[in-house]
Amino acid sequence: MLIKTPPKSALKTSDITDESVYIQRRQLIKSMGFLGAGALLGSVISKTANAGFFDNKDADASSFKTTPLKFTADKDNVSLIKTPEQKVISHNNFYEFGAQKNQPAELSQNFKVNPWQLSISGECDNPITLDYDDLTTMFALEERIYRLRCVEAWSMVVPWIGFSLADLLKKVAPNSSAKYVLFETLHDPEQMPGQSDRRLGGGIAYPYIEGLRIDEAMNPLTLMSVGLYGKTLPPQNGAPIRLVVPWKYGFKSIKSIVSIKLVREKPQTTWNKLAANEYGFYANVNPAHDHPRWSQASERRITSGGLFARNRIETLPFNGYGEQVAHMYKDMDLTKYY
Ligand SMILES: Nc1nc2c(c(=O)[nH]1)N[C@H]1C(S)=C(S)[C@@H](COP(=O)(O)O)O[C@H]1N2
Ligand SMILES: [Mo]
Repeated sequence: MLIKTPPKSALKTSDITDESVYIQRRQLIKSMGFLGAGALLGSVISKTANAGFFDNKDADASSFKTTPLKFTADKDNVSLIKTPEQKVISHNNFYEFGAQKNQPAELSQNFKVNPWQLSISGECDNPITLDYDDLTTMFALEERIYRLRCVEAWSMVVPWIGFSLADLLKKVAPNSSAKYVLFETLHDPEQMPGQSDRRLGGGIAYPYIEGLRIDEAMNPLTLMSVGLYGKTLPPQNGAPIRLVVPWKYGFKSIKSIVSIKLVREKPQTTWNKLAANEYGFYANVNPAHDHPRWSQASERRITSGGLFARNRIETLPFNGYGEQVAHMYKDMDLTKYY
């Protein structure tokens, strides 16, 4: 095994920042031989890489044209303080457009989202393929204000727009062999520079794959998102359609999906395949189960404040959604199935 795991004590300090965690995540990839030393050094010293962490100026992130959506407002979660839109669309993880936080917004603005095809297939009676217009017209859209907790220990509150994955899956009529759901991001190296440049794309294997157990996929919280802040998604957030699973670490919330497949076996997912000891298949947010190289007990909430704003908060089990989801895991040892 190529992955070197330093002793937990070496890094478990209370002032560890998610920026250093993010660099460690890249370091893992580097230790596996994918990144040149220059890439890592570049990420530490380059000014642009750290823009946004050291200033409080909202980036003018997006020139991509989004369209206003019609939706029912979320009345249940209005007490959550939303992360400002400019931060939601400028601080991203979308390795297909670069592994640094600012790169997805910079390198995705010409991404073509129309035409688009999303196929839903596999173990079901009525497989279907949706076109771009279907994504926003097939179901009544709802706003869902959710916390998003990245495995790197930063978090946001995002007003997503979308529909329940359960509603979509019911349309295709899953059969009794459908035990898991596999999701796949577009593979298009010409449009997604990270897919053809290992340094830019963090050296992970593409297409990006994620998966859920069928009951997780059918849980009412599981959202297919087509928008945020009242408009269609910009590319850096996963246009034209992405998954949002709010009780799991952000890497489960796969972007720019072209295929959803009902399958019999647990899918081989991107981060789990890369480092199973660090990124579990379940990836339920769990403050009691640390990542081997950093604590998951707290998180930096991205707010309107700058890097030094007092915004470190305790991480909640299942990211605060335990009431709706804990029952699905009641017979599982969550330290084993992390
Ligand atoms: N295809 C794809 N989906 C992805 C990622 C990615 O690199 N590629 N990053 C994941 C991670 S690690 C996080 S935290 C969220 C970030 O979503 P946001 O940029 O909309 O906040 O997207 C997830 N979905
Ligand atoms: Mo993440």
